[in-house]
Amino acid sequence: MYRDTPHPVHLKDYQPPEFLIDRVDLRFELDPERTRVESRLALRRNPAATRGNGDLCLHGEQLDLEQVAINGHVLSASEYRLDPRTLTLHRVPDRFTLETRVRIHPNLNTALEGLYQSGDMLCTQCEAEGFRRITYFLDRPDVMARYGTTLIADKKRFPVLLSNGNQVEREDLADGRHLVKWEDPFPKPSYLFALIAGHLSAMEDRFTTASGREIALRIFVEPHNLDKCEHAMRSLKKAMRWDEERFGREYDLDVFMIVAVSHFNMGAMENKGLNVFNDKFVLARPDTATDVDFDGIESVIAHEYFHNWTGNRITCRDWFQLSLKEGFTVYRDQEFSADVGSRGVKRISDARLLRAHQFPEDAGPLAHPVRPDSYIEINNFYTATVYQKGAEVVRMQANLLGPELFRKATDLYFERHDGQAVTTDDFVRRMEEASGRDLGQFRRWYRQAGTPELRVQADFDPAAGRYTLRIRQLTPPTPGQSLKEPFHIPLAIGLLGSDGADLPVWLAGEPRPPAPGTRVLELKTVEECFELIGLAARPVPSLLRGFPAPVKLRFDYGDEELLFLMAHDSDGFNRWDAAQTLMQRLLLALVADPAARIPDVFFDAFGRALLDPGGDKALLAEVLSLPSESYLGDQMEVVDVDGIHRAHRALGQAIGERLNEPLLAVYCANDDSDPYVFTPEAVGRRSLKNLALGYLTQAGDAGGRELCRIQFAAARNMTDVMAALRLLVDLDPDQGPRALEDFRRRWSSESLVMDKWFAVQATSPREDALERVIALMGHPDFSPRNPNRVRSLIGAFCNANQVRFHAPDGAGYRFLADRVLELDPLNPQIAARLLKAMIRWRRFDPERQALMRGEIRRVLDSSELSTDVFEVASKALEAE
Ligand code: B3K
Ligand code: ZN
Repeated sequence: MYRDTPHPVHLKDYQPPEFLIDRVDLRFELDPERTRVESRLALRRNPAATRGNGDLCLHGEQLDLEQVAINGHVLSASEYRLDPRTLTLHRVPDRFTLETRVRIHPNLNTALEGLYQSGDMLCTQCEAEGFRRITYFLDRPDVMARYGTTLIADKKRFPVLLSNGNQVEREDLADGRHLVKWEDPFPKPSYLFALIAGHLSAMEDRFTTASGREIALRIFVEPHNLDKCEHAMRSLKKAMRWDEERFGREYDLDVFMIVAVSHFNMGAMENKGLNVFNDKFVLARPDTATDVDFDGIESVIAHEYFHNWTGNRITCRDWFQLSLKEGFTVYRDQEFSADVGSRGVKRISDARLLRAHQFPEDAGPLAHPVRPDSYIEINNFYTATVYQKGAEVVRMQANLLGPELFRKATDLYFERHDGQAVTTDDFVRRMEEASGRDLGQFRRWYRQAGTPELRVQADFDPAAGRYTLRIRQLTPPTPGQSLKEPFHIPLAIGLLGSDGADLPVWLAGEPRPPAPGTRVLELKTVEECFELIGLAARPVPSLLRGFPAPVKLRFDYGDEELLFLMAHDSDGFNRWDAAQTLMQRLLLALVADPAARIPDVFFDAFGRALLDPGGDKALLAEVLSLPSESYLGDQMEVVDVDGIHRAHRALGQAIGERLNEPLLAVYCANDDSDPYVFTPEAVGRRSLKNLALGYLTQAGDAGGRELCRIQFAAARNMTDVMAALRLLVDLDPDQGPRALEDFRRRWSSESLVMDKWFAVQATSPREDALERVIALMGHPDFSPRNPNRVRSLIGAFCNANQVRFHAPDGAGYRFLADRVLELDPLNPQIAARLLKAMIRWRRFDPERQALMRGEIRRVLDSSELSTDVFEVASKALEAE
């Protein structure tokens, strides 16, 4: 907690460490109230260090120091300096052993960083800077060491004791305690350290690597959850095989372990050989988890596993390089999901996520480059920009190089940097080295924030058969970066003829036309002009095929052109995008004028798409989904909260009424979800069916609500149950409360299912949503100490219920500020994340702006803020 203004850390100030640690031996006597940690570090001066005063300055926070010794000699208090964040030793030798002994208190650790208690177990979270809450250390990623870890605990209470690497020793002690020793042969940074102690059961399996090594796989969960691990295990084995085939990466230890814990600040953590997971991303049974949950588990399991090479074997030099591991690993998990699922749908959902979260972040007060220049609190920088935009930046390089050269480049990267802590620039250099391409200008994607806008103008000269595309790129200023240089942007385009088929994209000056289809143009200057020839008539351009770059497209399509693209584009992404643009236009027209007529052609196109017998169902469900209310808000000069909500409802209702018959037909044709299987085909069927159910229920008559009640009562998989429950809660004042009560009774002992029960109420646009949320905070199952619960109630209300959170009287804002102030002393990371719901206050009308600003100011004026909340609140109000 801070009283003074905290100082930012700058990338330009990076210095190599003055000391290196070759070996770490840790000994834990575990106890939730008082854990004793003894550490022995083999230290030596770093020959590559450039400056320093010779002192050894170790990080350490909230540690009760009991003893320090150098080479066996115990130091007196005058021989070191201790402050709340560091332990400094003067005039140390060039090479020596440092021993420390500290006490820590896991049961009091509500921040969930370092060693903490989750339910009956003890677990750790060290990224980014949590290891310093366990012992005194050089807690920075460029200090990589080998670890030996001895765990001692009461055998009855903590029968399972886990740490990184391989288990090398186990012994029962006389006093009812036992000892287990782990040895990790791979040097690692401290943020990858982990330990677990608890009463856990394991699901076991085996994996044989490409080179024939046998790996033991274990997923540890609380005993009653053992029946919910199958999907996670299947996902893990798929991910291991895929990484061998696609990236040539094999697993390296003899055992790979996953542990599911119920109190966790984020999704999961890639600790070496011992991944610790939020149980939400492990536990699933068809009756307890939805398709979205199954999908999330598959990709998060893969993501953490992939980190073994992209993050662990090769790690980040400093935290400014976070995207080196996160952007690359997200790219890898996205490609994995595309390969094992449906590639087209995956691209759409990734682009949708980027547009919904990263674009707004890049246009707001927290905008930062993929490689930030400075931070106050690193935990605030696990952002959509570092993760999702970082993945797009890797994807662009992969596409520029092509599959063979990209594989050659990643092989080179793995070979050259194994065991090192490196930078995003090292990564790009390997891309260049393997391909011979110059990515000098491309590097701007790492250092310039902001989403480029591509303004495209087209001209057709019928006499010459020439179509001219004039493309200007423009990146708006972001905090601290007022002027932007042009980006190197790959732009994949196609041209459609009047029959809807692809034409060749033939550039003037080329002797022959290429085959019809997609072509990648590379933009490098602020304005570029492309002359496309050989055209008998004006084509319809299909721009940004497959979403080749994280940019916004501005092109003045006519409605008929969008309808044409929606029906004919050979690129699935652009069929979806055309439909979304069209619906966005309709919705914004309805916001401006609630009496605006929805043209018949829209219903015709929508109806035709619905009844297309050959269509990919998951893709179709995406094409026919309305853009979200918050996304619509992003498209307006000033967000019209109520107008958007009304328009959204009106269009949903109109679709439900006008297309009642085909919707019902689609509903019936796809209502065969039993027995549940998680395949792209089955998921697609369920999405389409539940989309149809949504429109049918929004139609005025009672038929849709009746279908919901039947589905809610009969469905045996959680996807269908939740789809029906959500609609009943939103639209059926009579059955909604009953359904909620049935659901609660059935699932009160399953906390992940209860999270859904909280969230469905928090996100319901019913007028009393905030009162309900406040009442639910008093529910015996609500706890501010469980991040999943906080997210499912408070986070869901503030981030996924635009119309009620932004109520004109400011009650939502007051509520959020109160929660932030309450949570900050308990869990700063969660508090800071929640506060981000108000970060884009400037996008709203003057009254709401004033109310939000006032609440952020109230937070900022509070006396003892964490660095996390301080940074978000102060940046939100900066440049006022
Ligand atoms: N590397 C972790 C995130 C750690 C967040 C620390 N505040 C999970 C992941 O990205 O895989
Ligand atoms: Zn990650």
